Amino acid sequence: CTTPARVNTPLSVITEAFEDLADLLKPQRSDEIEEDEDGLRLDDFCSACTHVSVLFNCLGFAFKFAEMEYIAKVKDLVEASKTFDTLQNILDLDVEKETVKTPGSHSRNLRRVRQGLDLIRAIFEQFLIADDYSLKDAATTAYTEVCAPFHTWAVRTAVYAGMYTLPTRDQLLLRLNETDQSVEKNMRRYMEASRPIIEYIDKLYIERNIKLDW
Ligand code: 1PZ
Repeated sequence: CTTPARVNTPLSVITEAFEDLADLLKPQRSDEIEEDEDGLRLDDFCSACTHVSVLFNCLGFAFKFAEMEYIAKVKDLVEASKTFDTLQNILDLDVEKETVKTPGSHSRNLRRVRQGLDLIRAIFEQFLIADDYSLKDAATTAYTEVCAPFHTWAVRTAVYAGMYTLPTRDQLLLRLNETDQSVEKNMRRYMEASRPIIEYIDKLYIERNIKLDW
C-alpha cells in the first residue's frame, strides 16, 4: 500500500508546475543589484498552463467544451511563444496594434487563460471551506464570482447546467487519487502559487492602462 502523499497525483503535478513558475517571479539573488526586467517567459508560463488539462479528465463529458476552449487558448499562446519571449511582449504588440481585446488576439487569450487559472483557485478555495461542501456548490460559487461576469448569457447557462453533472466530492478525490488530507495540502499550495502569477498578469494590463472589466 502506497502513501498517497508520496505519489505523484495529477493535482501535485499541477501544483508543482505553478510553484516552479511562481519561483521565477521571485527576485533572483539578493546580491544581484540588477533586477530581471523582462518578466515571465511565455514558454515557462505555457508549460505550467498545459498541466491543467489533466483536471478536465476528472470532470466528465459536460465540461468537454470548457476543456477545448481552455486548450485552444493555451495552444495559441504556445504558438505565440515561438515568436515572443515574454508575456510583456505579446501585450506590447497588441497595444501597438490596438488588438488587446480583439477576439483571438494573444492578449485576449492570455486574459482568458488567466481567468481559468483564477477559477481553479476559487474552486479550490470553496472546496476547502467545508468537508461536506459538494463540488457542484463549490464550483458554482467560484464560477459566479470569477468567470460568470465576463461570459455571455449562453455560456453561463450552459455552465450552470453542466454543474449538475459534476462528480461528487468523494468521486473527485478518488479520480484525483487524493485523500481529504492530501487534497487540502495540494489545493492550498496551488492557491498560494497561483496568486502571484494571477496578480502579475493583471499588473501587465493595468500598467498599460487597460481596465480588467472584460
Ligand atoms: C474541479 C472543478 C470543476 C469545476 C468546473 C467549472 C468549469 C467552468 C467552466 C467554464 C467554461 C467557460 C467556457 C467558455 C468560455 C468562453 O466564453 C470564453 C471565450 O473567450 P473568447 O474566445 O470570447 O475570447 N473562453 C474562455 O474563457 C477560455 C477558458 C475557459 C475555461 C476555463 C476552465 C478552467 C478550468 C476548470 C477546472 C478544470
